Amino acid sequence: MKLGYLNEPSVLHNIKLRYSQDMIYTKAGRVLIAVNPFKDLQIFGNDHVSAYRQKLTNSPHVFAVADEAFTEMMRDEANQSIIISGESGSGKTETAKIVMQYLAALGGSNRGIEDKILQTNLVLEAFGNAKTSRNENSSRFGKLMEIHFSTMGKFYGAKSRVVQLASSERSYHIFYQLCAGSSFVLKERLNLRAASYYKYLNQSECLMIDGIDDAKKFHQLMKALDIVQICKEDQELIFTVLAAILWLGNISFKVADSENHIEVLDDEAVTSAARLMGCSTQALKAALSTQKIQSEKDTNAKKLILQKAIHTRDKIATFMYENLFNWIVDQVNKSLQVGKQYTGKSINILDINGFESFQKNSFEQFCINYANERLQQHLIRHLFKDEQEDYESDGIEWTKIDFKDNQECVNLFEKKPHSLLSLLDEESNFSKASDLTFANKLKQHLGTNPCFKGERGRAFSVRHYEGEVLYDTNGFLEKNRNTMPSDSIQFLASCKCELLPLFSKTFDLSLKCSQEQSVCQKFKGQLFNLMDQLECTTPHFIRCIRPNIKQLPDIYDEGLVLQQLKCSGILEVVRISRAGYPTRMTHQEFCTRYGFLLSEANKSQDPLSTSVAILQQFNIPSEMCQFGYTKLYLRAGQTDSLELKRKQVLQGTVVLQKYFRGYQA
Ligand code: AD9
Ligand code: MG
Repeated sequence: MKLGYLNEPSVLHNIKLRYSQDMIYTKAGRVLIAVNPFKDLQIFGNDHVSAYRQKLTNSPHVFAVADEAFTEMMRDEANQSIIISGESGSGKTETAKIVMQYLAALGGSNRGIEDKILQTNLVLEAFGNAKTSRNENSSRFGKLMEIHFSTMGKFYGAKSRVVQLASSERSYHIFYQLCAGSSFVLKERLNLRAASYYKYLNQSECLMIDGIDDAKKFHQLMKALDIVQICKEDQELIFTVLAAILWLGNISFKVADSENHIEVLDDEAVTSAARLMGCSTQALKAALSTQKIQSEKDTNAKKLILQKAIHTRDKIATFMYENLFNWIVDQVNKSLQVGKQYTGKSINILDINGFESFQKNSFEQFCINYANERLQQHLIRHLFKDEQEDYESDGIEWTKIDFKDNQECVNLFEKKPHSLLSLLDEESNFSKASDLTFANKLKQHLGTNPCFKGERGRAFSVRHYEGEVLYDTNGFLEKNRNTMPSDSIQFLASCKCELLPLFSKTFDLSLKCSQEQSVCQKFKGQLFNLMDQLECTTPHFIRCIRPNIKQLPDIYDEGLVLQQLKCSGILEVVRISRAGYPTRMTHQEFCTRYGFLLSEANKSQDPLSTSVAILQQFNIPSEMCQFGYTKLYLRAGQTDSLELKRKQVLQGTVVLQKYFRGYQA
């Protein structure tokens, strides 16, 4: 169903009506609206793939968007992007997989790669997704999947770029899968227990997800790892690092003297962790309980207090996990490698972690929501700003359509000297600063910004395009400082478990190149890279909608849907596609495409007169088009009759040629 000609109440009514009939897709101008069904619908099978491929149907579908992107890539020889937005739990990741499924079918013939690309999702989700209160399979990282095609439109390869991991309530799926599904032999080797035994997993009081069989998932993952060509030895290394992280979390400390210095408790946790990491128990104990102090003459080991020791332990564990994730992404990319001789084009699929607003929001939500603001700005620019500026500069009559611009909120994050990010960095550089001094600094400099609101104590709020979010600055500075004590890095370098020295080397290298970037700077850099890449592509937009907060099928919360449609600017998209001119061609392009349909008498040398003649001959009413200085603008649907005629004439020509050739033969 195309909503191009409808007004707002009918948009809402239609989406609801269609959802009740399991029609989850609706087209609003250039945007596909996808309402999460929370149940399996029979609309993704091979019969549907072929129907869209052969253009037997034009009912809105993710397949139709993917097909359009593919067609335009081949026709214009231009890279395309499919940008999937929506809040957490609205269905972005599932939608991205549906896009990939379709493209895999289109670019087929190279079955190996096709399978690999699809299995990549399984691997990345096991290591990068976790349960949150909003989504049981929430992506904790942003992802841009590039699918490359040869000039013939066949699959060539793929690459994923990822943007930072963020933590959540239940930890990453892989830990539970490993505990539940590993073989007896592997369990023995890693000294693995049930997930409930590990502090990093049992703190959240949520060990299982209804309807999810972690053991089964682990077996699927092992197969997927084989398919993406991570060899058995490397798989063993991955599992070893995971088990080491779990045991690290169980290491505890006891107070050893009157000054509250601690010692590591001698137990199974520390021996297991040390064995898995490939170091002596002694070395691990020293790494967790002391800090080296360099004096002029020699180095001394200073004992740590409890808080500091716990912090060091957790920092090492987090460091190991983040590096493991990045390493896996690298390995997967190697196996999907796009060769150097590659000349074709690509379709980029963007699926970042969606907007989040919990009761308590921390640094992770701050970064995720900032990324969503940036993405929304990209969308707005393509759907409203550029189009309307085009109308104005080309001198056509146009009543401007107001849209909710989020530029101001993006500026709040980015615009120096006093932006959220720059103030955060400034404060992170102060060793004496605290979360409270940071909060006060924000209030002092940004108090008058309409997108910002100072709150009591350590808190502040941001008026995001999706709504107001209350952030607690607790931990912001520490999380933003990208520091790993050099002691810890040296310690990891000395471990025998091969990946750990590799991680410490990578860290050293990145320090050298980037001169100690803060986490938010690094995040911003990665985000800008993604956006730059998208700028060079033709965008296609899918907006996912979460119909209820219960994550259940057949429940449609009208207020919730309306709020998402309003925030995302979809209602304005409907208005602009009703009032705007989606078909835009230079006069010359228009003449070249349709000029041959004119009767001899109406033909002219001048493109402008030819255009006028074409419109007259095909009875296109004058209110349906406008002549700009450089281009001709047409309302939605106006070229249908022209296209039809063009096709008929061209087909006629082909038939005639065939006939003629047949005659000759
Ligand atoms: V987050 O920003 O990563 O937290 P997403 O990615 O927007 O979020 P996701 O794709 O993970 O949401 O979808 C959430 C859940 O909705 C899935 O786990 C499915 O149970 C459900 N879902 C989403 N899309 C579909 C679909 N097309 N068909 C069936 C779906 N179920
Ligand atoms: Mg997701």
